[in-house]
Amino acid sequence: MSKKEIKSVEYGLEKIFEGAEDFLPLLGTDYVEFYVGNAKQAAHFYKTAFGFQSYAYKGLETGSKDQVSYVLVQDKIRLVLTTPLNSKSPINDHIVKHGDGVKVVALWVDDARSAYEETTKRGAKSYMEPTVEKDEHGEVVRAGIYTYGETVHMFVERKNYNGTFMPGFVAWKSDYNPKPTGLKFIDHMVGNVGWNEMNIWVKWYEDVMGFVNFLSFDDKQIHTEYSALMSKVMSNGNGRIKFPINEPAEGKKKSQIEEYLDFYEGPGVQHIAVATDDIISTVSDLRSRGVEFLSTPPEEYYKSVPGRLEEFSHELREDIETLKALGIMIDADEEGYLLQIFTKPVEDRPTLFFEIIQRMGAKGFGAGNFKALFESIEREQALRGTL
Ligand code: TYF
Ligand code: FE
Repeated sequence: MSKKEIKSVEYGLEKIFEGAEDFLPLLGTDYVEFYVGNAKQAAHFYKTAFGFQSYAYKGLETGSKDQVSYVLVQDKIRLVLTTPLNSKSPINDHIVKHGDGVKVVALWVDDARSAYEETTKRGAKSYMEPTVEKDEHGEVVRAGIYTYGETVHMFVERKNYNGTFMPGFVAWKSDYNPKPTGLKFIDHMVGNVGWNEMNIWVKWYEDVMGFVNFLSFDDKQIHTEYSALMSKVMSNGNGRIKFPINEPAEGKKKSQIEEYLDFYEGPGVQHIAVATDDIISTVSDLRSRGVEFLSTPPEEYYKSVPGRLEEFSHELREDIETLKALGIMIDADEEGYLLQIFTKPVEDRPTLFFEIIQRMGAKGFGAGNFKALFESIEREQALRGTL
């Protein structure tokens, strides 16, 4: 298929891939694994603050001598929090270099061996050859490839497994079970890459994973008075997996992408966007549980929202005063609108953060909010002395 055809269809991914064979069919995100300094405490945080539920565990009690992993779920989202149990584990090197962060973005597939073959023969660097893990509940096949930085995509085939998470894990029953906050699934996960590396990774996702670039934002669209960045959104064939890739651009001051690269000491996952179908309830709940969000956009921002919705003749179902009080931003395009808000970084290094998003028809990424958002981030950078 020619690039021209791809560009002519803006959002209709079904059309982009019509007739083209998808060599890497992806069923969805399987899990996201974080390497952290203290998984026990991180698990408590994601339960208490974000409403994740205890699901599975492996550690000393289950015969895992070198590492401990806690698996948390909320609707379709699965997080794995992993900590090494001694100084010899290579997981330590990742934590020393990057701090707490995302190591694995695992993708759910029907055939992990084929996913591994198709991607490695197109140039992917191997992380783990296809590996079968078995127990009395069946088997899980996994294989992994490196993407940007030290980040990994693991392909997970679980069609012949009916146990809890994966062989090696036991069900984790806890007496402490805070309620969910309405988070449903991962909408997109964003990677920050180095100067002038965005197009290298765009091509990598095209060539190696069969993804297409379905939206692009350049530094003319994404800038504030002080800083700029560029972003291209990559999507797989069925649109279930969306990976925007950011790179820094020249500005008067240091951009948030540079700040990330400095503190993460290289490329990595910048934010995980999680979908809710009631953002007002979700954000009220998260705030009451201590989740910190970026500062609220200024008054003028909310004054411009009705005009933006009218431009595309969409009617806002939510009360704008409530959205404003919670700091939720609104963007609109031809197909609908979206509501979104961003947390502050969830670790001490200014690296990974979360986005909460509710799509009301819109398939974009909130381009109309970029300026207000980046100004909020810059206010934080100024406090950190990193602007
Ligand atoms: O995923 C996105 O593209 C939006 C906007 O550093 C965004 O959430 C883009 C870049 C960035 C923070 C948010
Ligand atoms: Fe986002």
